[in-house]
Amino acid sequence: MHSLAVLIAAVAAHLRLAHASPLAATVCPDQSGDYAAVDNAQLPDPWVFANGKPVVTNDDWACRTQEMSKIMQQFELGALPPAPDSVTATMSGGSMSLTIKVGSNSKTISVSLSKGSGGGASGSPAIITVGGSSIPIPGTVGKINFGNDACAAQANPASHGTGWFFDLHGKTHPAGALTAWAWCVGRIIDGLEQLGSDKTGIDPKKLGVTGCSRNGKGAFLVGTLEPRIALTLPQESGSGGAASWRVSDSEKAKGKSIQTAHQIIRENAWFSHNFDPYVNKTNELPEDHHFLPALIAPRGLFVMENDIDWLGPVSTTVTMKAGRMIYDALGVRSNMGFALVGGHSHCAFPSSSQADLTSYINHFLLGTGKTSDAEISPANVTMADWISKWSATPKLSAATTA
Ligand code: MCU
Repeated sequence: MHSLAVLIAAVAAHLRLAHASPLAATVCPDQSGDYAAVDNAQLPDPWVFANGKPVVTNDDWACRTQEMSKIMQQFELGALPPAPDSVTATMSGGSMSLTIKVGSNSKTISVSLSKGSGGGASGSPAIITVGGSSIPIPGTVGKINFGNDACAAQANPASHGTGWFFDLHGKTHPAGALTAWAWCVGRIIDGLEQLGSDKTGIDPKKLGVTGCSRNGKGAFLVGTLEPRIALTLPQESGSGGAASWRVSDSEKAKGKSIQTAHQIIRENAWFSHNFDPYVNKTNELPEDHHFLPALIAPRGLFVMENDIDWLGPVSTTVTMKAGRMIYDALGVRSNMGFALVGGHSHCAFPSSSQADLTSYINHFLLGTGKTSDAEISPANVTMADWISKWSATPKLSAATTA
């Protein structure tokens, strides 16, 4: 090409980039290969790319979060597939039917839903319940029942490969059940978007997700991997959710009866087989579960935990405090909340958390008031043990979703 033509083409390309979204204009480090294991007793530094480059700008952070998601998929979650080839949604009474096609595979599922009395012309907000809900959902907010076991079974470790996710993607797909659930919820949101609030009564921009215990891990990972969720409300997710592998291993070494990575892959199919080689050496993971809030930020997140040894109260407290540091760095600290409240049975919602929960629902789903900025835990933790080697916090800013 003539040099003038080259110059014109380069300027045109630059102008196209300059008018695209900020992320499209940013060249992220290559994410096509495998990430290396590390040797790190602390929670991995969110502010440094895998290639050692520091996170300085908002665009860097957008790239780093993409990388963090890839790393989590590689080391523990299994790959999140792209959107399917097609989704066709129809509504009949309170039931939405979805026909989903991936290559030559096709599946039809139905999802029951109800609208709430709140919201405006764009429909009511709604909370997607992962295997049911054990938090009080106000009448202003609708409900969408996600039958997660049918998407990906969670009976025992041999459940890998069972469920409509695997019928579509193949029995040997590497996704663990948590990743599969996030993908299946994405299809429900596709259906809500396609039909619109005229047909469903629900505003697809005002969606929450909840679930307790194993389904709390599910709710946490749905919020982590599905950016269309406005408010994530995981309840008593413990290990595999709000806890981090490293801190749980350290508590186990101190004699606590706590769920660890070693145990979790022997109990169920929540994680990918990708995780198996690391469950006895979690220090080698270039990630840990503070990456969950990192990926949900700046969206709404209110994490409810219990003071039960198996869930790891020290581990969930350290991990969620680390998460709030990340929200803080983005200038949206109060978009995340954490309440570890004991003295009640597993998955029983404590009334002392009602005002906090209400404030997050009101702010993110109903568009009223401020969050309570909750950070409640009786656990004594030494954050320096886990984050003292983090780089200086960059000055970032994130738009709020509400
Ligand atoms: C906290 O969630 C799980 C836990 O990870 C399992 O080890 C245990 O068997 O079941 C809990 C649960 O789902 O309870 C309903």
